[in-house]
Amino acid sequence: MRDLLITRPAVRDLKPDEIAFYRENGWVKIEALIPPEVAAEMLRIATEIVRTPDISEEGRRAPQLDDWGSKVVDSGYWRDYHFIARDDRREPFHSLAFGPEIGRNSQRLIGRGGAVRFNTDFIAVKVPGPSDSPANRPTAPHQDFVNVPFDRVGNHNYWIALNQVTAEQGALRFYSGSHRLGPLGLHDDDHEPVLASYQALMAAEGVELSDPVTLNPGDATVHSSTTIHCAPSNTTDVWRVGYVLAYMPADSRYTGAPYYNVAGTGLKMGDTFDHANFPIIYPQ
Ligand SMILES: O=C(O)CCC(=O)C(=O)O
Ligand SMILES: [Fe+2]
Repeated sequence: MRDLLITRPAVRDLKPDEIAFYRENGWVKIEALIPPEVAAEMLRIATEIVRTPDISEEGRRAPQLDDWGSKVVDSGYWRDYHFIARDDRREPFHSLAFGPEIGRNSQRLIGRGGAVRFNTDFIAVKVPGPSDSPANRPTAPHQDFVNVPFDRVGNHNYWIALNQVTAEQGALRFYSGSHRLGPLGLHDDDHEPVLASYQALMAAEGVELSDPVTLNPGDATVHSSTTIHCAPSNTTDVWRVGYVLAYMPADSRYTGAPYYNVAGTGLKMGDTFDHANFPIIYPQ
């Protein structure tokens, strides 16, 4: 029996104190979410794919709206490859992204008992180089919520370390408690001044920037889309390789805002995301 091929990667159940930490702070570190040997296999596959960018020139850093996926893009903050699970169906990414184990965890994180819907998956690599290079700029402080077209909170990202992630490699940092402030503005040229204007409110609400969250292969963080997060450039000569999975409450409705993952789906404002791009993963 020991020789049976295990096709589904083990994603462990989150502990009650991890769920409680997430609720309190808007993010949580999960040690050994997946076994290190599964992370090592994912790293091997990911490294091969992202070795060289398909798109690195300035004008294409943000691809056309419907153009994410199947291309390695130097998108500014990181080198990006979308949909290795959803479109390529590569294992073990696919079983990890669409399995009931991660779905059950997401349902508990959302905390409302409803179904969980997949949003997106991508590999995010900070490639060593100057801090203004197109795959290694600092990830500016931002909330994901203002960039997604979902009408309600609950969407969240797992950031899974495929290799060792030290502070110097561009580990994420989180503004603990910022998820309670509400949406703080679009991530645009004026974003940092906008954020700065919330400083007094943040202090009054007890919002604090976390230490860099260092991760071993297979460790992860989960952050709410309303939690401000950021990461510095990678100043080492070792890649920072993360795999990001994003989920939302299945009853979320489309606000109608442009979004790469909605382009071409025919979804209309007010629709639930009933489309093959957004399968319900739990309960199935
Ligand atoms: O990988 C990074 O530096 C940032 C990732 C991020 O912003 C996210 O997962 O929402
Ligand atoms: Fe983000």
